[in-house]
Amino acid sequence: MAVFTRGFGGRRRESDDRLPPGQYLTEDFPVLSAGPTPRVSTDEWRFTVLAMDGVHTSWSWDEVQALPIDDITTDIHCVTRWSKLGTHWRGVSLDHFLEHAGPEGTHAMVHSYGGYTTNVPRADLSAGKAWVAFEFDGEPLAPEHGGPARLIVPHLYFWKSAKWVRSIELLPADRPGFWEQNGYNMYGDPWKEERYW
Ligand SMILES: Nc1nc2c(c(=O)[nH]1)N[C@H]1C(S)=C(S)[C@@H](COP(=O)(O)O)O[C@H]1N2
Ligand SMILES: [Mo]
Repeated sequence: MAVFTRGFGGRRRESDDRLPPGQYLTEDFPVLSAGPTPRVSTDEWRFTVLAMDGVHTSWSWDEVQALPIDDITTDIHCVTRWSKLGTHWRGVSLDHFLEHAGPEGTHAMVHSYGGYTTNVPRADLSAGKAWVAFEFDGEPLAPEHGGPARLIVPHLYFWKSAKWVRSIELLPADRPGFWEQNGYNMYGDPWKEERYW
């Protein structure tokens, strides 16, 4: 009789502890896009925060590059069950943008060039939990992965990490974005397997 255990000597490997339920590890970086890849040059790219008092604050590419830039190492989890551990990004914390949005608005709709949208509670975009990222693995973010810039909200399933991010709209209540209208969970916590309705 053979007895199989996970890892060596029955001890769980660190990667097991970092893998949410129902996920498997991948080494490559799959591309998941609901439509064609929009081509946005850094000259024309802008990032806008739409506050609930009607004030729009917007940043050019160069203005974003002049904000404090974080080096981010994080695990990412796609609802289609792949996870990638220890990915490296550079980007600007959303705190630097949302501090211009006033206190009102419990939720946000994230809008992308190309029309994609996704909803996220404001608290999940604040306090160092989300970034506008423009580098992956030391290179400018590739267009198919959302370049020139995408959102990363790594503690939620990766569909919340809008590629080709264009704006954040503060809202008085939650409202479904693109995938959320098509059966995906409103919140998307990978540790609770909040995949679909
Ligand atoms: N604008 C936009 N952002 C998007 C998507 C999309 O189709 N359009 N797909 C989402 C989904 S479902 C996932 S899993 C990740 C995939 O990112 P990747 O293609 O860089 O792996 O992007 C998310 N952000
Ligand atoms: Mo996804």
